[in-house]
Amino acid sequence: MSDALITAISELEEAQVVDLVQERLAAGADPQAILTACRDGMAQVGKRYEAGEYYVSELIMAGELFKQANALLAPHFAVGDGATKGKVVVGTVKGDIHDIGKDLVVGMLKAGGFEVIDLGVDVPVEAFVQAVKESGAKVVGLSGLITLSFDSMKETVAALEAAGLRSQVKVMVGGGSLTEKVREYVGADALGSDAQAAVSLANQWL
Ligand code: B12
Repeated sequence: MSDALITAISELEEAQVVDLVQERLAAGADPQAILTACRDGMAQVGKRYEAGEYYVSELIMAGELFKQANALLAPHFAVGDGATKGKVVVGTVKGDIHDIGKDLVVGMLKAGGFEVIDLGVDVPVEAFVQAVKESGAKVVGLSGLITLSFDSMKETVAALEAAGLRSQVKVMVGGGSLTEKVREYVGADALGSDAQAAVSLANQWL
């Protein structure tokens, strides 16, 4: 794809990324489309890392770039009227510290009118159980990007089951490499491909 924003993220051109996002917003472009380009740029960074061209320092830099772009975009998604449609517990599962996608999900859910209990990253299984018990949330969102997180997701769902909470909550999972097969393996109710899907699922369930 030959989108200048995708290339700028892939090349880690900080000033250019900020300029392009601002220019596109000013020109009235769809913030969702801008976000998608940023995500495609991150996917390119991931490929370059896989190819041995980039190292962890570049992943960190890309993460910071994405956060800057998202900070510019976030106000354009804020459409909530203060009313809450229900509670959703969200977190990146044990062993995984990727939070960019999770934060987008949190932001979109809030903008969509949900109260979000954000547990952060590397969240122990028990913390999800505790949060559901305390808040009475009916939806749990688990984020994970590394292969290791599949087992953490499975353990989290099993712990909800063991605590007698599974029948009261719907569980959605998401994150880069997740597939329908993984969703089935971890025992979640649905897989969401992006932050908008998280909002649609929560709307469906609450
Ligand atoms: C940036 C990045 C990092 C940054 C993270 C910074 C941060 N604050 O998050 C840092 C440098 C910390 C990092 C570390 C590592 N990373 Co990394 N990282 C990435 C990278 C380049 C981008 C991830 C990202 O933010 N994407 C953009 C966001 C918006 O996309 P997303 O997370 O998928 O989220 C969207 C959807 O998936 C969905 N979604 C997400 N969560 C949820 C939840 C629900 C409920 C729903 C419905 C939807 C949903 O909505 C989001 C918005 O649309 C990816 C490559 C890639 N293509 O994903 C590698 C990648 C994920 N990392 C990888 C690896 C290997 C690592 C390290 C192990 C590297 C190392 N040797 O140390 C460590 C792991 C540390 C750990 N224990 O977690 C691999 C994972 C491979 C694997 N299968 O296990 C990848 C795929 C790179 C690669 N191609 O090899 N990483």
